[in-house]
Amino acid sequence: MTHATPGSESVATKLDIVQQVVDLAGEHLAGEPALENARVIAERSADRLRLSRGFTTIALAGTTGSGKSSMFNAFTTIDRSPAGILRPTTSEPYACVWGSLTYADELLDWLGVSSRRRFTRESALDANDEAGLRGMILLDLPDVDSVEPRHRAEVDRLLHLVDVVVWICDPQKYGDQLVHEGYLRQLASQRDGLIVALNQTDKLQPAQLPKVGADLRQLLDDGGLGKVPLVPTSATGDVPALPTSKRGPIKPKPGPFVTERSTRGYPGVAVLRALLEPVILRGTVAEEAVDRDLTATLADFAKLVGNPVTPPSINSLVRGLASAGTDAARVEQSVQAFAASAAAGLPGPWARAVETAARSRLGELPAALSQAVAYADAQRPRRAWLPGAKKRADARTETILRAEIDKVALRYVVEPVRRALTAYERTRTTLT
Ligand SMILES: Nc1nc2c(ncn2[C@@H]2O[C@H](COP(=O)(O)OP(=O)(O)O)[C@@H](O)[C@H]2O)c(=O)[nH]1
Ligand SMILES: [Mg+2]
Repeated sequence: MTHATPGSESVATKLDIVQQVVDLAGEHLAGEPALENARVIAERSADRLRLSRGFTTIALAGTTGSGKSSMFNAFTTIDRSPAGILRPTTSEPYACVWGSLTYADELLDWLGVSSRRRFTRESALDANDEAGLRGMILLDLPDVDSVEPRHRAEVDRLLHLVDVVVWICDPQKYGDQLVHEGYLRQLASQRDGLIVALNQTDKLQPAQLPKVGADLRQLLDDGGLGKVPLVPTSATGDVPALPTSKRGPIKPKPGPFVTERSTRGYPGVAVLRALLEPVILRGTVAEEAVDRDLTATLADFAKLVGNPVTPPSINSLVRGLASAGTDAARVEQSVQAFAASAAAGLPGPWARAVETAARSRLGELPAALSQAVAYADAQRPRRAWLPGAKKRADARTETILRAEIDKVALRYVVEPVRRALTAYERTRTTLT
C-alpha cells in the first residue's frame, strides 16, 4: 500500500494503516512507545468513528472554582451540575445532550458518564430556541487540580476522548503553570477544537479587564496558542452595576476583551455559544480530531522503518555452533554475532526486536546441540575396520552432525529471527 503525502488519505485509510502496523509489529515491538501509543490511538479512533458522529462532545475543563459547573448551568439554564458552594468538587462528569439521549447513549457509555448524570435538552430543541446547539454534548469535568488523584485521572482520560475543550480560567488563577504547561499546550497540539474562556470577568473592574485579558492572551501566544480563541465570560450572570461618576456610568473602552454586558445575563456565554454553533453544525470536528491523531501516529511510525532487510547468512552461525559444542558462552557468542548481522541497518526498535528473537530460545540451545552430537554418534557404523572405513565413517558422522546442527540453528535461532524480519518487511511495505 502506498500513500503519497501524509494526510492525503481518508481517515478510514489512515486508521487501516495504523491498525495493520499495530497488528504486524505488535508482538515484536512490545514496549516501544510509538507502537504502544499507536495501539491506544487506533482503538480510540475506531471507537470514536464507530460511535455517533452526529454528536460533538464539548468538555468544560479547568481548575477548581473557575466556574465550569456554573458555565454548564448557564448553557443548560437549569441548575443541574452542582456549583461550588453546595458541592466543592465534581467527582464525576455531568453530560447534557442537545438531542436524543437514546442516540447519545453509546457515546456516553464510551465516555464513561454514568446514567444518573446524563440530561437532555431535547424539549428546548423542539421549541427551537436552542436549535443551533443540536448535536452538542456538553460535559462538566472534574477539576484538573483536584486533590483527589482519581479525579485528575478522570479528567486526563476524558480530555483525550472529547472533541472540543472549552478551558475555563478565572482572574485569580489564569496564569497557573500547571494549566499552561501541563494542559493547554498539549491540548492545542492535539486538536483544533480548543477555546479558552476567561470567566468571572464580572468580578473585575471594567478598567482591569483589558489588562487581565491581554495578559492571558500573551501567555497563550507565548505558549504557541496564538490561534486559540479567548472569550471573556461571566457564567453566573452576576453583572455588577458599572461604576458611576458624576456624568453617569463609566463605559469600558471598546476593545477585544471588553465583555458585552448582555441584559439577558451570562455575558460572554453568548459569544462562546456563537463560536460553538458552527462547529456543532459542521459536525466534522470529531473526525478531524481522529484524523489529526492518526496523522501524528503515522508520522511517528517514520522511526520504525528504514532500509530493507538483507537476509543474514546462516553458515557462520552453524559453524559457530558446531565449534562451540556445549560451551554456553561460545553458543551465546555465535547467536549474538548472527543477531548483529541480521539486525545490521535496521531502525533501533527492530534491531532490538531481532536481537530479542535471536536470543529467545538461547537457554534451550546447549541441550539441543548435545542431542545433535549424540544423534550423529548413534549413526556411526559400529564396525569400521576395513581400510579407509574409519575415515569414511568420520566424514559421514560429520555430515550428519552438520545437518543436525543446521536444523537446531534453524529452529532455535533463525526462524524466530526470520519472523521478526518478515514483520519488519511487511511493516515497511505497509508504510511506504
Ligand atoms: N461572580 C461570579 N462568580 C462565579 C462565576 N462563575 C462561577 N462563579 C462562582 O464561583 C464558585 C465556583 O464555581 P463553580 O461553577 O462551582 O466552579 P467549578 O469548580 O469550576 O465547577 C461558585 O460560587 C460560583 O457561583 C462568574 O462568572 N462570576
Ligand atoms: Mg464543578
